[in-house]
Amino acid sequence: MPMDMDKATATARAAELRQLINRHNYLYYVLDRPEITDAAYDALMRELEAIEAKYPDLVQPDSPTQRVGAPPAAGFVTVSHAIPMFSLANAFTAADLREFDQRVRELAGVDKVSYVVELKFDGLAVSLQYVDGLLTTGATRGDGSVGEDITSNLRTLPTVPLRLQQPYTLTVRGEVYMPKATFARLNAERQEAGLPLFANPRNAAAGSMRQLDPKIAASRGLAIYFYNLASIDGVNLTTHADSLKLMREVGLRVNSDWVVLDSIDEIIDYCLAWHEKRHSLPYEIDGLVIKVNDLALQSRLGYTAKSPRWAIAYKFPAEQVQTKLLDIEISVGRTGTLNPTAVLEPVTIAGSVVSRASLHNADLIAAKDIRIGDTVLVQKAGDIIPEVVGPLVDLRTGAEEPYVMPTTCPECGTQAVRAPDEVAWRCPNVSCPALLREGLIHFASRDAMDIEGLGPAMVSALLAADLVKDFADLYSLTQAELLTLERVGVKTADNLLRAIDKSKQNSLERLIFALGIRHVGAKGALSLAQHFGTLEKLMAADQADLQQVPDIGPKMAASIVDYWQVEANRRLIQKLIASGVNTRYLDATALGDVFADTTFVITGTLPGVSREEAKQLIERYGGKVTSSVSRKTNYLLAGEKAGSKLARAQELGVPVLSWEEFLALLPAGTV
Ligand code: 3B8
Repeated sequence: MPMDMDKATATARAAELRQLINRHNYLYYVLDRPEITDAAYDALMRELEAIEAKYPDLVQPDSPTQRVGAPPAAGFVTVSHAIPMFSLANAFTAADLREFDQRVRELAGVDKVSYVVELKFDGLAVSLQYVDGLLTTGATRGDGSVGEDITSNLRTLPTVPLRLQQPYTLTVRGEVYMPKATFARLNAERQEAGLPLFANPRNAAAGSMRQLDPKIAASRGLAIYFYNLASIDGVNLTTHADSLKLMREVGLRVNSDWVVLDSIDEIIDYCLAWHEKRHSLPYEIDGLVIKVNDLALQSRLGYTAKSPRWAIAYKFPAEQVQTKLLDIEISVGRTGTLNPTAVLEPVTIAGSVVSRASLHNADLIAAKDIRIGDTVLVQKAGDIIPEVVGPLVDLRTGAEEPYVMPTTCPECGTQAVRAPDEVAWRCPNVSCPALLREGLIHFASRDAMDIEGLGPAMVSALLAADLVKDFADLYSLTQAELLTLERVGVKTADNLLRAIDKSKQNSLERLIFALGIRHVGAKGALSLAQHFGTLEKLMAADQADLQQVPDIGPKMAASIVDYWQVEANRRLIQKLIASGVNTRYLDATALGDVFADTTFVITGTLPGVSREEAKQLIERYGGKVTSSVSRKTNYLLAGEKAGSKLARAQELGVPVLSWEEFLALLPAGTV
């Protein structure tokens, strides 16, 4: 840009550049038909950046330069889906597909139905809202009615248009995914940096979208395909196929591998053909989606509690891979179970390398006659947890050895026992070191106390150095102690200490689950926390009291009573309380107290959050947001460029909060 360019010329040129860049984005990302070189595109982008740097007031929210605009957020705000986000029911076989078609035709009272068949992208389902053509909100599916606001992250995807080609108000659904090559590169980089690897592209995509710093999401090479128009104002469409075409015309990237088919036989053939072909795609698909094409018929069919009746997902069969069973090791589980684990020659299954797999229990190994040295088939259960399906008996050489389950615990040598009604062998030694290790790993895990940085490796290091002997010892760790561990520097130590400290603020259900009481899962823990409110009350409850709680049966109740009977467990609880660990249930109504009867006015630009997000946050904590400052206003929440409202608040003596001061009012660990 010539440095002397005047404002009027700059304004006109910026508008022209935005239009050019948006057009080339569309040609490149949506139509896959670029008309200019990457270098020429970069030059346009740089010119626009230069103009906007000189005249910052020319920057507009939909400018192609404004993708990574937002600074890291303090947490995700929830958003309600005005139109619920359902998930698809699954079909695994041709018979399942025929049954689906049969039901559709029966309910519709017709002989023939026309369907659209699309690829099923394996990523993170999202919903985007455009108002008058402008992207306003993007959210995850969440539980289908409430998701998380990930607008700032979605804006960083080059394939998400910030403005549509026409000023439609619409809601559109799609899948954020990570291409296979990007995934391989990302994991290679992470391996190099000593960071944990993502198990597959789907986890990588979902993990990236959950980053609070949009810069991280922006760096992950994600893309989106849109697949459903949930609503559009002022347009009457008759078929799903038409909606796919319209989406593409307005700039929403739609995958071109979709077809309209009129019979279930053709659909089955088409699905089978994709079994093999899918490997040639640059991204992962886990099946195909079959949708009734006629939108009026879709409406008539409607939804069950969970899924549309007008669509179904055909899931590819679990990929099974052959490999050698090198050995069977026993790992000791959290409750002392001795779990046989297959040690395998590493193989890639469904996008990740597998070298260990579950063998479930000794009975199953015997029943399937799995021998060490066998060539075995391995698959991922639900495409996640690897398991050995069985041996390929024809490939035996005679050198294979039948497996004999050891009779003692591999960690402490104690004689293993088996309860009459259980398949698992168990180490009965309550001081078995494996129990403490697995217990600590569980204590720190995501759904329990959620202590980041305290995974299996760190737990083992802490135990080896004798720094912790029970859960409560975590809370008295010091930086100096952590620095004695190998490969732990000041930064790692401080991050871990901070994460441990933060976990003290957790709501009660996390603590209950973290204790690892047998049969008490995350769901049971939540019911208990909601019912009793405090750990003290829970500990005072007898078997009968416990069985009053929804979801708590006699087995769980007995197990809880037994747990408190053990003197060592009671001492542990006292020690945790003395360390400052929260023992109260922090529920939504408790949150609601914070701003009860408190009225806010919001003004100016807040860092990293929209005013709507701030409003939702205030409301979530029981407060109210009004539009003008009066004597009744309790606080003015003011961001950058606050104008007349700030002056008015100062005049009336209404306290003014910055975003940081506002966040400080919220209970710790709840945003
Ligand atoms: C209705 C239609 C959920 C979906 C849908 O590629 C509904 O259509 C859905 F309730 O989840 N992963 C697709 C994909 C996913 C869905 C879909 N179409 N192509 C996908």
